[in-house]
Amino acid sequence: MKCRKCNRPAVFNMRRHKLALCEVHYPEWFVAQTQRAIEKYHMFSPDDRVLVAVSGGKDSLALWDVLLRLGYQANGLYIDLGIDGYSAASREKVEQFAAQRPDARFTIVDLKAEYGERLPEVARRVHRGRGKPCSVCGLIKRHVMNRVTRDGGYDVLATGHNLDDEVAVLFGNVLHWQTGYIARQAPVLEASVARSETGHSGGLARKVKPFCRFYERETAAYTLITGINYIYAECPHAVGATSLRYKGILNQMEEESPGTKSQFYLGFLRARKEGFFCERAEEVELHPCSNCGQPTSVPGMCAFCRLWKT
Ligand code: Q46
Ligand code: ZN
Ligand code: ZN
Repeated sequence: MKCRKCNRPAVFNMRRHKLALCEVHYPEWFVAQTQRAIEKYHMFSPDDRVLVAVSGGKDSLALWDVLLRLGYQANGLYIDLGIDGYSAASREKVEQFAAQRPDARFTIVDLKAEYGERLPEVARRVHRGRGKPCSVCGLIKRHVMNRVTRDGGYDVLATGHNLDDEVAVLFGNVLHWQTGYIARQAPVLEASVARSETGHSGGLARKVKPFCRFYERETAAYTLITGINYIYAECPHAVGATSLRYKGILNQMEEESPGTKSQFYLGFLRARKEGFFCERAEEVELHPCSNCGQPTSVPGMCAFCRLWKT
């Protein structure tokens, strides 16, 4: 197969776009497509300070790489959760990536050092999530990402979610008709403010997903072709996750009919733009946490602070 642009041997073929490209033109296409998504959804501009949540995996490191290539002010955030057999290796990948890029600055939040316990210890102590630490993990990550985005004076938080991630979430939400979640699923989540009677305010940072239109295999190809060294292993707690099951089902459908995943997701975004889900997207009232000031939907202490006070 030949590259559509230069006729040299193609290294990657995208059936849904009927497009094959070589090792020079594929990364070029990938970077340009990211820029198009950033502009299409008005994610951020070169003046904005962007915080990229990096896990050491392919999507987040690829995102950080592309944003730096495009000249954005993009700093990384790595959260060391202290998960055995995973966190040390993934942290090393982030540190290695940054060491090779003089423009890659990053912050590490070490859960044990800052809060006194690693994720498995907190999860065991609070008995949340039926023996799986994922719900506590999600809560901790959301809190820390929001705190660092706001305290660090960043305009926006960027995550490496790809189309496969988004479509699996959408599939699960449609299957259970979680209409509130469906209404809030978008490439850009605007910031929201929490106010108390005393005028104290905190809020949720603006969040964006510049890779939401790329298939997982497309971000994987980008990292392989450009030589980004990422952690191949999944977190050990991801085994058996429902989202992985949904991804498997969606990939089967994609195999039989290329383009199924993107039609499902992009069709959803079109319907969203036409106002199909607007009525469900009512604002949840937010209050600042009495302990940390971060937003919470129930007045008093937020769920993150309650983790450490029990
Ligand atoms: S939630 Fe669960 Fe992930 Fe946290 S404990 Fe691992 S699998 S890292 S995306
Ligand atoms: Zn080419
Ligand atoms: Zn709090």
